[in-house]
Amino acid sequence: MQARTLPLAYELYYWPSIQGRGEFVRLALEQAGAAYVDVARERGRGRGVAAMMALIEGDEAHAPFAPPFLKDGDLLIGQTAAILLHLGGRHALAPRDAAGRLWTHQLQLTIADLVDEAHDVHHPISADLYFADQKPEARRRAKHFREGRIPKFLGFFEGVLTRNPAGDAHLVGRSFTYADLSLFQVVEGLAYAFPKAMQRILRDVPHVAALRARVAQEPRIAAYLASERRLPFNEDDVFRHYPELDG
Ligand SMILES: N[C@@H](CCC(=O)N[C@@H](CS)C(=O)NCC(=O)O)C(=O)O
Repeated sequence: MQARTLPLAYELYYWPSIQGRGEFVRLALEQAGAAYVDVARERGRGRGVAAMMALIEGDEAHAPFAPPFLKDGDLLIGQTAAILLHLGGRHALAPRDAAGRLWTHQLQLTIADLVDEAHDVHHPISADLYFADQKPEARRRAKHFREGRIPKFLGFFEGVLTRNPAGDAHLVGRSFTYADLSLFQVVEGLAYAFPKAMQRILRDVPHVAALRARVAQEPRIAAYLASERRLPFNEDDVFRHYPELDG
């Protein structure tokens, strides 16, 4: 098979005012030093939210269900974990061998499960209802999330780090993968949404906390976090800070 060349610029399609699930893709693109256009955040022909919706609602054979999605030349890829599987191979952000590639993908899918649960805390009944319409259920769900689910997920990643045969500095192998970047992002999001609970939980997962700090210091990630490209967390996002949900 002929190797495909890197595109001049990837096109990332995601909601323009939130980090959301698109942020996992942005972090990988930033760490790779890849050129990309954040299409819905730009204006003009073929840009903006209208261009994103046109792709979803159009007649593309591989039109995705929801953002984020990535255009790489002729390839159109939806689902955060699938996008990262693709980018990981192209930018050395995942191992080359099948077992390592699948393990990294598996970790990303586990992070996606955690992200879904974090979202469902403020929308436990339906994403189609406002938070204000499901507050009692959200409070109930938040207690279980803080006390059971976050510690279980982060405890799992703590174990992955300590069991990594190549050393406990990374989730997979001995260099940064997109799974490390994604674990950083999910911990950042949880710390924003549940600052009190996370202060306590992070004490029990020191390797996760150390990885979070190391990712933040990676030169390209640090530059990105300090730039205007990094949107602030907010209450339209997946990770939301509602004090009543933080116990
Ligand atoms: N499993 C998908 C979920 C995608 C998703 O839920 N996207 C949200 C924004 S973060 C969305 O716009 N959803 C529209 C909908 O569910 O109707 C992924 O990980 O990419």
